[in-house]
Amino acid sequence: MEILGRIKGPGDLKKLRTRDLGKLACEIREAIVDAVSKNGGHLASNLGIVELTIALHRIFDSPKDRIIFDVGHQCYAHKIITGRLDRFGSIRKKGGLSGFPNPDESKHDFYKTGHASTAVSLAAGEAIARDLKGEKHSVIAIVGDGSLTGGECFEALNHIGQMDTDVLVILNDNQMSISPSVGALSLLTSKLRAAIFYRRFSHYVGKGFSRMGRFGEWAVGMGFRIKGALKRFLMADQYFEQLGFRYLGPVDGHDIPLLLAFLGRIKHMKGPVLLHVVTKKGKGCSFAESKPTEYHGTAPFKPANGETANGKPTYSKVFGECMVEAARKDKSIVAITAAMSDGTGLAEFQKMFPDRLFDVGIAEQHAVSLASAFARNGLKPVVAIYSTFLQRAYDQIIHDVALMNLPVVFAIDRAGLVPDDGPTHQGIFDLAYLSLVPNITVMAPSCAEELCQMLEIAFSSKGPSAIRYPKDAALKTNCEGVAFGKAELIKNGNDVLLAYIGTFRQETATISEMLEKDGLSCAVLNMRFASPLDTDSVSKHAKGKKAVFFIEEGVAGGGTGQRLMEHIPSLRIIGIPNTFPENGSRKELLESQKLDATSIYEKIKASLSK
Ligand SMILES: Cc1ncc(C[n+]2csc(CCOP(=O)(O)OP(=O)(O)O)c2C)c(N)n1
Repeated sequence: MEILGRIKGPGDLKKLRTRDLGKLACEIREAIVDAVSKNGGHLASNLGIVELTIALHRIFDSPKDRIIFDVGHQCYAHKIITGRLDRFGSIRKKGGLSGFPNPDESKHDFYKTGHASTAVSLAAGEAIARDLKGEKHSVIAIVGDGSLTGGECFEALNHIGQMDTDVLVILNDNQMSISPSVGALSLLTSKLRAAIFYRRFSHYVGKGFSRMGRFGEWAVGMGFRIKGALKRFLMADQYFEQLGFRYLGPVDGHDIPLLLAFLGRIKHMKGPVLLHVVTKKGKGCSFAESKPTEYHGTAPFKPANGETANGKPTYSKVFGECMVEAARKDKSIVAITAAMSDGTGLAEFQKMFPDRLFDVGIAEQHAVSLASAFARNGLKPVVAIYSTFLQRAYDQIIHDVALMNLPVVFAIDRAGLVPDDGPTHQGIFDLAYLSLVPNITVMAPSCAEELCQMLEIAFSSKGPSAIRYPKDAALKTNCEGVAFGKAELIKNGNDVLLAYIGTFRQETATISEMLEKDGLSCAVLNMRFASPLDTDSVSKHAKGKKAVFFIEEGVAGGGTGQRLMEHIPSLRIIGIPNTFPENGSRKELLESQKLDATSIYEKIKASLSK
């Protein structure tokens, strides 16, 4: 860390000789690989943007100039350069640095982000506010080609393009979202990328011809004419120009002197500018370069070869297997993903049925409306989206699906407490927001077997269904007989009723044993359905009990428990308080939210002793 050790902030970076910046990039990469190999994290995206981040901090003056990363998963080099190297080993750990920008951590981070396609909107707001206040500074949004597929990004470009305000949008184009980028826009950026080779070609050929006297001049002239024709052929840059941006690039995003030259000039340009930078995801790390999808977000790995430990089968994996099984039998089943086929467990489905998997890009709203039309045409669409990202499509769930009672299946992954990624990725609102919507059946399995049975119920349903499950290993049981709208009585007892929704099967068994030791006989009810609620079962088993408790891995206010309270006013809810849970492993999060077996037991005891 010969050079990096001297960087305590962007000011120190500015003092370095330009020729040392390449070495700095290598040292930053080493620091990133070292930390991510231990803590897990977004490896490939961060390795790809090191030179661009160095160049940005060299040319611009953060925090006076606003550097805003879209999603924010690629901000590791930025964190390192802005004085957080000494804490970088704590990234994504409980109490450690966030894996995303966090203004509580540094004045160089402006927004808490983690969802895609917001940076250009935020940059627009920053620029307009600056102009209104008569301030002078640069505003830069860095957005990946994957995130550019998100509708909000278009909305913001559309807005800025007519504003004539000074904003720099940097398109970090690595041809990848998590999987390869999809859609017509990725074809457009490929065309633009082709211009890089054309430009290099014309530069070198032009140089050669210029040494050949009059013939050379003629040839260079011809070259310009060819250049014009080629440019018209490539015309793709017109896309951004027509939107009101001055389009520059494409530029090799690993060539620091070139980046410095471009950014240095752009800094003084007026109006909206789009700089197209071409980078390689995983740059400098062989396994991340060759498998950028696998190392987009990774568990801890061996730095020598990238090997990760094999975990137990997760709910995502079980969902993927059930989908393949179901799709084999029923040709009308189709799957939709918003750029997350791997994360949602649909990779195998995609391989087996490539024509029945629709990756729409980072476009959750479109994914849901698309599903609505599929359902109206007799298909059985499954929209697999993480709980936190489905928030984006709430209106489409209500307006395009529920209102017409269309049989769309929502497979809601990463529901509840989500490890490592912090508050932006928590899936704690879905039970609350879905329960408000008429017509939707909402289910939450407590084991792998229930998940598959719930999927079958969803496929046979005449209206919309949602199944929500966490990022966790799926418990294996022999449980059978999931019936529409019915809770499962796991265990009878006389003193206390413990009802739950979701993955509390093991915890409630432990809690029940602990209570039995205290002489309290405990009934356990697995609700399975958040909508419709099996209020009959709860009322029946609540009768004669000293107390009734309801456990849910979601916000307590407005959640399933609150709806149950309308039927059983004495019910006590054990859920997540009205806060944004921070970083931590799943175990740590359950403990900090007091949803682990011991904490729940203690809450019950405290409540009973009142
Ligand atoms: C609304 C939303 N949907 C999905 C995601 C999950 N996600 C995180 S990064 C990413 C890919 C981003 O691709 P790109 O912007 O090209 O950045 P890269 O990682 O390639 O640098 C996705 C789909 C998200 N963060 N937000």
